[in-house]
Amino acid sequence: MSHEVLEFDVVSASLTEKAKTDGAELIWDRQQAMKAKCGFGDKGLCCRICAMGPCRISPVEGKGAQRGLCGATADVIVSRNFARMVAAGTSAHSDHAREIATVMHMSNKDGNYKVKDVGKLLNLAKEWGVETEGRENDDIAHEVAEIALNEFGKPFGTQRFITRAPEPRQKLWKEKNFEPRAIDREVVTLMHSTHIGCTGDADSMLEMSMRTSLADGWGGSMIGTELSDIMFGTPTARGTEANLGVIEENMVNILLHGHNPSFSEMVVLAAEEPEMIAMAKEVGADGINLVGMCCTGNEVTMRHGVKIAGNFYQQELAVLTGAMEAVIVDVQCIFPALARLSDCYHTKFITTSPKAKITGSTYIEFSEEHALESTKTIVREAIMNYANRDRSKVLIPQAKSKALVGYSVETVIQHLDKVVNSHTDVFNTVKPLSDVIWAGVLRGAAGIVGCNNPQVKHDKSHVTIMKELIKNDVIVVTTGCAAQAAAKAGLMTMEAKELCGRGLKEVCERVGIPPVLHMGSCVDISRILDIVGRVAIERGLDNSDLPVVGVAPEWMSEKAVAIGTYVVTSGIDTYLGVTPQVLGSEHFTDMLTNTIEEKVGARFTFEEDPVVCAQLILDRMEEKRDRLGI
Ligand code: NFS
Repeated sequence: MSHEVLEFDVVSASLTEKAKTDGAELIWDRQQAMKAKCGFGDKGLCCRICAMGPCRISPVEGKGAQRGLCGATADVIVSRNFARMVAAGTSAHSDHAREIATVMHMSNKDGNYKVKDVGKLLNLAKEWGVETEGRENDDIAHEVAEIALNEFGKPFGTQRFITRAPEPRQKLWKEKNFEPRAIDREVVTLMHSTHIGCTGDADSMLEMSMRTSLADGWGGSMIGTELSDIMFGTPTARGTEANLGVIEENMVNILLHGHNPSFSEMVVLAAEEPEMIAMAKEVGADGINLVGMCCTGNEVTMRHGVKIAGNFYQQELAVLTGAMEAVIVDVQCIFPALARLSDCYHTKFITTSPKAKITGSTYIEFSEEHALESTKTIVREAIMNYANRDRSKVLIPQAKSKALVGYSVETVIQHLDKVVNSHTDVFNTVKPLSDVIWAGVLRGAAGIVGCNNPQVKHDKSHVTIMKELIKNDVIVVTTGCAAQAAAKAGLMTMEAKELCGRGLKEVCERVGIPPVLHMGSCVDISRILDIVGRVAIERGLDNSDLPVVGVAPEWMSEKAVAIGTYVVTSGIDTYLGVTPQVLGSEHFTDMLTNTIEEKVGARFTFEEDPVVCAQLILDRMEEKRDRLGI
C-alpha cells in the first residue's frame, strides 16, 4: 500500500495501518494492484463505442494506428469520450433534481414532504408566472413542481433559468446556439451524436457538449438547489464539526452517504424520533449519532448542522473505524467496495435506490410514499446492529475540526446587509461584495469544488490552493468534497481569518464570515453561478469580465466534467488539478485550453501543482482587473 498519497492526511494514515491488521482492502491496495494506468485510456484514445473495436489510436503522431476501423481520428475519439462524460454527469445531477421535483409534486402540509421555505416558493412561482393570489401553498408548490418536471422533456423552448444569467451572456448563448433545450433532450441528442457514424467533428462535438452542460448547470442543478431549498429549507449559517473524529464510541453511528436530500432529510427526521432514540438507549447506546459524507453530508450539514465524517476518499475509512453500525446510501459516489469491506466488520451497508443497487449490500428500497416509515425501518436496522459491534476492532481517530457552514446566496446577502450603510446603499443585494472587489480590498473570488482523486495527495491540492488564495485576498466559496476538505482543515472558522491577507481579513471581521464559505453540495454550484451572475448584473457586465474563477483541484467524476464545461460556458475560467483524458488530441486540448475562449470568454487550465495553479489564478485575476481598469 502506498502511503505517499496519505501523507497530507494524518487521520487517514493511522487507519490504513489498522486495515492491514483487519485484513481489509482499501482503494490504495486496489490502486497498487492496478499497476500502471492504461496509456490509451489516459489520453482518451481508446474507443469502444461500437463492436468493430475496441480501437486504440497510437498516441504518437505518424506512428502506429492513426484511425479507428471506421476512420475516426484521435480528435473524433477524444471529443466523443469527453462528450459522453458530459452527458453522464448532466444525467446524474438532473435525475437527482427530478427526484426532488417529484417529491415536491406530492408534497402536502400534513404529509412527510411539506414546503419549508414558503418565501422562496412564492418567489419562484412569481419568476415562473404561476398565480399565487388566494391559493394554498400546496397548490402553488404542485404547479411549480409540474413546471420543473416539464423542464426535462418539454418539446419546445429553452431552460427557464437561463434568464437569470447576465444579459450579455444570454445574448451570446443565443447567437452561438448554446441555449439548452429540455434536459433529457440535450442528453439524448448528445448520446445520439456520439453513436458510431454520427458526429465526426471535434469542434461540433465540443459545442454540443457545452450546450448539454448548460442543461446541467442552469437546468438540472439549479432546479435541484431551488426546489431542495423550498422543500427542506434554505440553508442558514450554523456550526458543525468535520473529520472521522465525529464518530462516537458510545453511540449508534450511522453514516449517511450519497446525494439526494429527498432521502437524507427523511433519515435525519427518523433519527430524531423519540422512539428511535429510546430504542438506541435500550440496546445500550447513549443515542444516535448521524454523520454525513460526500454531498448528502453537505446537504444535511447545511440545513441541520449534521456532522461531517469526511469526504469521498474517506468512505472506506469510516467503516474501518469498526464503530459504524450502518452505512446508508442512495445514489452517486458510493464505492461498490463498501460491500466487501463491511464484511470485515459488523457494519450494515444499506442501499436504498433502485438506481444504485450494489451486490453484497442489504437492499431496503426507500419509498417516497411512505418516506418517514421507510427511513425508520432503515434506522432501526442500524440500531439493532449496535449489539454486534466488536469492541476489539474499534479505532476512532480523534481528529476533528469546527466549521461554519450554510452559506446559501440568501445567507451571504443577509450577512452583507450588516455592513450596508442605510443612508446611501440598498439592502438585499450583492453590492457590498462587488464594492470590495472593485475597491481592491478583495482581489477576486474563487469557487473551489469537486472530489478527491488518488492521482493526487488527499486534500492537499484543495487546501493548498485555498490557503494560497485567501492569503492573497481572494475570497473562496466551495461545495462538494472540496468544502469538506476545507472544513477538516479548519478553514471554515472565524480564526482562519488569520491566514488571510489584510483585505480579506477585514471583510471577514466586518461581515462576520469565515474566508472559505461552504455553499453546499455539487448541484449547489448553481448557487455560485447565481452569485457571480448577480455581481455581473449589478455592474452591467458579463461573468467573463469579472476576476472570478472555478477550480476543481482533485476532481474525478463525470459530473465534474459536466460542471467544468458549464462553468467555462458560463464565462468563468476553470482550473483543473487533474488533467482530463483528452491529451491524445492536440486539437481538442487546444480547444479546451485556448480557442474556447474566443467563443465564450473563458477557458480551461490544467495544472497539477497546486502552488503553481494558485499563482496562475492570481495572475489571471490581476489581468481581469487590469482590463476592467480597477
Ligand atoms: Ni461532487 Fe458529490 Fe464528492 Fe465529487 Fe462525489 S460527492 S456530487 S462528484 S466525490 S465532489
